[in-house]
Amino acid sequence: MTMKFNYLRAGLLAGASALAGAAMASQPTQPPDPPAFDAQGKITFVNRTDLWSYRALPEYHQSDLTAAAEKDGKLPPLKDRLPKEPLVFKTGADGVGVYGDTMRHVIGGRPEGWNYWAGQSQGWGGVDIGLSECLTRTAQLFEVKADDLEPMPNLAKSWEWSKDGHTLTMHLIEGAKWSDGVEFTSDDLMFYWTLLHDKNVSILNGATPATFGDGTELKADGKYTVVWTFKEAFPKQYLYNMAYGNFCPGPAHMLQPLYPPKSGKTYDEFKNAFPPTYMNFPTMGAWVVTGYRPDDIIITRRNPFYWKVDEKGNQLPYLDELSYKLSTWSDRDVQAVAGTGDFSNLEQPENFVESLKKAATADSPARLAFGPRIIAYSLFFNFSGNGWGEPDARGQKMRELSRNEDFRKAVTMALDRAKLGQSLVKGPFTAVYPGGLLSGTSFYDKASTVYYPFDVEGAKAELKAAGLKVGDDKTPTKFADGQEVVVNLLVNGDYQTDKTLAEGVQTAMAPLGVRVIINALDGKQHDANMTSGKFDWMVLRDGSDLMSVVQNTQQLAATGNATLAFHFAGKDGKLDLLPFEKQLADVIGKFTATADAKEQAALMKEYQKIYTSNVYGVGLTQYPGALIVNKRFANIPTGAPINMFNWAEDTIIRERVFVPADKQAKFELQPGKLPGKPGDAGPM
Ligand code: BQZ
Repeated sequence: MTMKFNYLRAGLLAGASALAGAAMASQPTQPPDPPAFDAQGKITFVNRTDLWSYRALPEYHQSDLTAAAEKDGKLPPLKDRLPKEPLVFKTGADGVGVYGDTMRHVIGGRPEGWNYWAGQSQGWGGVDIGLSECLTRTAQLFEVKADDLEPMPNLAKSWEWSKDGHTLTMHLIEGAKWSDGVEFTSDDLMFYWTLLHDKNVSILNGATPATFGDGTELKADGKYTVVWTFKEAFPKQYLYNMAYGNFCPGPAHMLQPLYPPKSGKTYDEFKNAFPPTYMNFPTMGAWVVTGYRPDDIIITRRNPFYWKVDEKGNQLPYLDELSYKLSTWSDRDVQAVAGTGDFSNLEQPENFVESLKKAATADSPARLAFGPRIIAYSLFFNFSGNGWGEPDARGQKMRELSRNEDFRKAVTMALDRAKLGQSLVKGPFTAVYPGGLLSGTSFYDKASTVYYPFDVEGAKAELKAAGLKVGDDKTPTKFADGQEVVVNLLVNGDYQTDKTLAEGVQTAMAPLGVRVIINALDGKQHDANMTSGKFDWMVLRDGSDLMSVVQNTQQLAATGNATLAFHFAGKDGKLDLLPFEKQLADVIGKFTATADAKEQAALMKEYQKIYTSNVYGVGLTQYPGALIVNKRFANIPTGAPINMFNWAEDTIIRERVFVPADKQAKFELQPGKLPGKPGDAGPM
């Protein structure tokens, strides 16, 4: 149903009522229902086979750019640049596309380098999503029918389970090439598997051996087949973890020669071998990095060896270029509605009203469509009591206190979530979020969700129960030994929303006499501190695990030494889990080991009950995001959420997006350019 709802008017009118949230009894209860907020785009649910398949076509076609380069002998013939059976996309809603034009992204991150596999960030915002193709793909599952839900094939074109369910034979695309013409084979997967098991290397987005199950084995069986062996029977869950973020192999022919044990290089040299100035780093992605200026821009140009085509045999992508302006996340929204940028995930409520106003004008260059309430923020405690993050004496006491359930209940009851949400944006957007699974996921069960309502006096009683000398907004709360309770709160300083929520937590703790010191760091530093445990608490945007459950499932609990964002193993390599944490890890293990939908639903109710009653994470607020895309683009899937199984940069299938000939603009920054050899031609 396409909403005629006038968000702007409603927003400004409804603001006041939401502030009337009354204080509640201090008994645990169930969360209030989120105010209705229907997504604007109507999703047409399809079967997986309606999206893409693999087959040889009678003929293939290419862009004029690569045809000319082929004619000049600079490229091998197209048929030799495509795999035996390319990935063939079903024709999208707007028909067969045409070549040309560019999509101009604006991002708030900054590239550290191209070695994703040694943990280097490329600045987010779709850069890494475009450069790291993965075994399976899940972003499009938002439009797949519930009875057909299973990850889509991608680099792995098919797979079959053994009768006993412990073995999965996976067939790779055959004859596909990296963007430098070197063949993609099982060698690339096996080298990725080596890196995954090397404790000296942390892969970006956090994949570890636990991501695929402890004891799982992977072996190559020829160039185009790998065989997985699992302890569990039919752990179909792991197919989700073979999608973006967790199994996106790098070019072994570039990485392995520099890999420390044999190369004589250090791990640091390995990690930093391909700085942002290194051009044409080989990718399986649709575009190759051909331009970079620090703090200014990343430019990527079509990959002549890309292994996907449309139903007419036209080699993809249609767009000749994708660029990423290095700016701020907030500027991304501003530029997308102004038309100087082409894409944004409107995810910061501070920008909602202005973006809505601009997009509502008749001559707006961009389409803005709200999706479901899939963005949420939580306050997480560092649960490690055995040294993760090397805390000083104060930090250690804080971690031990955070492991105290009464203390965590005090924190959650001190928060007026209705007010917190309205501090971000007035109107029907934000909703009370107690923590745990989001109400938007099909696994959500309100009856299993324990909510400790706003109650400052009740919170103070819980502080007392935690053994503290309770203060107030003038007197600090103290430990029994007289030391003040002071919290280091980590937050991503690249987002105004994150900082606003951190300030909201700081304000809410003041009446309890708990002093919160906000440590706002830029994205790179923030992510580094987060993954090394250098925080007492952190305000963090929830990941796809709490939003979809089936994506990054292992991150829902401390299922491994480095899977749960706020509880890694200590320096002794041990995870000092509290009893309820162990229960949660067991529930997730059982969830992963069963394919029975009823069992999975029951397990997620158990998960939600344990998580929320123990206040594992303190939910802060949840709200919808909106996809903003320039109107000249075609093949943007209707109702695409900005994040669910993955971000919209993956979901909209950029390699299949095109601009009709009569709407093409002259926005390309490197018109006519094709990628060169790896390492050629430094920054523009
Ligand atoms: C989307 C996304 C694509 C990372 C990042 C950034 C990092 C986190 C997270 C989002 C940005 C955008 O999110 O905010 O809208 O474009 O890039 O990857 O927050 O700091 O570490 O997990 O995805």
